[in-house]
Amino acid sequence: MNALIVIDVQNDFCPGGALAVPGGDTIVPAINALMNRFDAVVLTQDWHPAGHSSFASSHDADPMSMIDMPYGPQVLWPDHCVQGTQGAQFHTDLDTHRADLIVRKGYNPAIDSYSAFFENDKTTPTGLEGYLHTRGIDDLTLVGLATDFCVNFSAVDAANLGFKVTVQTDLCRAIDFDGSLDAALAGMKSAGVELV
Ligand code: VGL
Ligand code: ZN
Repeated sequence: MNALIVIDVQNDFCPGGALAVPGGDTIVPAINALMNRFDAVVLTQDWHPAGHSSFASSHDADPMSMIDMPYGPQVLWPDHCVQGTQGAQFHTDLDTHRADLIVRKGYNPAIDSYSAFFENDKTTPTGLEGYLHTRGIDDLTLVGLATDFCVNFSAVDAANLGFKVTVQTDLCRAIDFDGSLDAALAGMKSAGVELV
C-alpha cells in the first residue's frame, strides 16, 4: 500500500503569507491531480500556539537568526501557522476532501516539529508512523513545503523508519536559507530517499 504525504500546503507558506516560500502556491493543482494515484492521502499542517518557542518574537530576536535549544540549534522564524488563524489554513485550492488523515505538528510550545514523524528533539513521535504501519502502508511519496525543512526532515525520518520514500521535487518548493536546499538534497539522498 502506498500513500501521498502532502506537507504543509498552508497559506503562511504561500506568497502573501508570513513565511512565504517562493512559488509555494504553484504546486497545488498538480498535487491535487496526483492524489487519485494513491491508496491513501495524508496532509500535514504546521500548527503552532501563539508565542511558540520557534518564533523570533518569543526571544526578542531577528527572524532567521539561530538559537540553541535544549534539543539542538533552531532557526527562529517569523510568527507563522498560529493555531486557528487564516495563515494556518490549507491553501484554498488544495483538495482537502481526498485526505484520509490530517497530521498537525508543532503544537508543543517548547519544541519545533519540522518532521511529520518526530518533533525536533528527534524522539517525541507524532503518531504518523503507527498510523501508516497499522494500515499496511510502506511506500511513501512526499510533496509540499518546504523542500529544505519539513519535506526534508519528514523524508529522512521516514527512510530511517524503514519506509520506501520518494520525494517528487517538482511538486515541492524551498525556503533555501543559507545553503539549506543543497544540504537537504544531499541529506535526503544519503538517507536513501529517491528524488524524482
Ligand atoms: C516549516 C519552517 C518552520 C516548513 C515549518 O513547513 O517547512 N518551515 N515551520
Ligand atoms: Zn513552523
